[in-house]
Amino acid sequence: MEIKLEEIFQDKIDQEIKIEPRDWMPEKYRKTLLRQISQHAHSEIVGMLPEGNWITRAPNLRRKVALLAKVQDEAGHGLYLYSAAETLGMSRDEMLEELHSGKAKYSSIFNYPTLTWADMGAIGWLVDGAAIMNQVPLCRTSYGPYARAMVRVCKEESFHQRQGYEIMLTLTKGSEAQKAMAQDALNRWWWPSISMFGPNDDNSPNSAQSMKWKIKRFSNDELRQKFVDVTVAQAELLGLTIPDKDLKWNEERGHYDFGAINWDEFFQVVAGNGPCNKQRLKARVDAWENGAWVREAATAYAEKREAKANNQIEAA
Ligand code: BYC
Repeated sequence: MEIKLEEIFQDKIDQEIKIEPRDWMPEKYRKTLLRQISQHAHSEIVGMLPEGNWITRAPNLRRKVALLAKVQDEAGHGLYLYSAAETLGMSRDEMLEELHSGKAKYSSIFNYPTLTWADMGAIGWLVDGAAIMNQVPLCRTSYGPYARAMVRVCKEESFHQRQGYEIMLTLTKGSEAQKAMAQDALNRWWWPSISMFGPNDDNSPNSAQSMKWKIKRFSNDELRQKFVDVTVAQAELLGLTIPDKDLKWNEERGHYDFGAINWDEFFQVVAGNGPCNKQRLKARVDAWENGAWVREAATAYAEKREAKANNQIEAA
């Protein structure tokens, strides 16, 4: 019976029919999606912290408004994604518990510090640029609620990327000190950004099955290569140098070759030992604890309204 159901399921995937919450699905498909979508949601929420650090220090009102809007969008992305994950049978409270206890992962990139204003430019340009590369194919992922959430997320990400690139353009056209600040931000964010796509394909345990189920449409290395290929010209336009001496166009492959990623550093960061892991997790746990009274008040208000509505029905 199970085998037959699996065949029907794979057949739907092969025919590009979306899987919906009430459809039969293999337990491993459900678990893989829950893992990926909840990690994605956590990344959006933790991803608000490095940029939130600069909202009060934005150099002018226009920059402040744009950054504030971007960080709010990230909260929204987290909420759509938690909702998509909830359709797979785990509550938001359970997912948050996994984040706060350190059991759940979130993207490595958000464990690096934001030291200068130029980091707001570099994050928008590189981190959101990498996110777009990874997430546009997720608009066609096989699970309906995830695919639909990603359509809106991607529209907003493209505004974020331009917001960052425009900061970089302004800085690189500015004084020598501003240009140096932009180069320094690129130096610090380049390698973490290309690591964000995840381990190389030969070291990515989840990829083969996720590609078969069309959760992923491209491998980690394919997406990383596409990102490097489009970003080199953008760096040239800014007059900045990507910090990789092995970066060079390979005529035969029709792609840029690039240097070796420091995977030791990546796995250390993923394991919780990056420069800001403890700080990021503490900020989320504190926000959860300090917000307890808001959740309690909202629940009490909802109960009161429901009781009132029930009384009105009985009286009628
Ligand atoms: N950081 O077999 P693999 C954003 C883990 S939000 C930490 O290739 P998979 C943004 C991976 O989870 C950015 N861990 O896994 C927000 C797995 O461990 P587990 C987040 C990573 O799932 C605000 C192990 O390594 N984007 O863009 O097939 C502002 C082996 O990897 C990372 C998403 O979440 C990492 N970078 O592929 C700006 C997109 N990479 O779980 C921007 C959706 C790998 O088995 N997610 N690991 O213990 C995905 O596309 C995939 O989950 C990944 C990994 C490509 C990330």
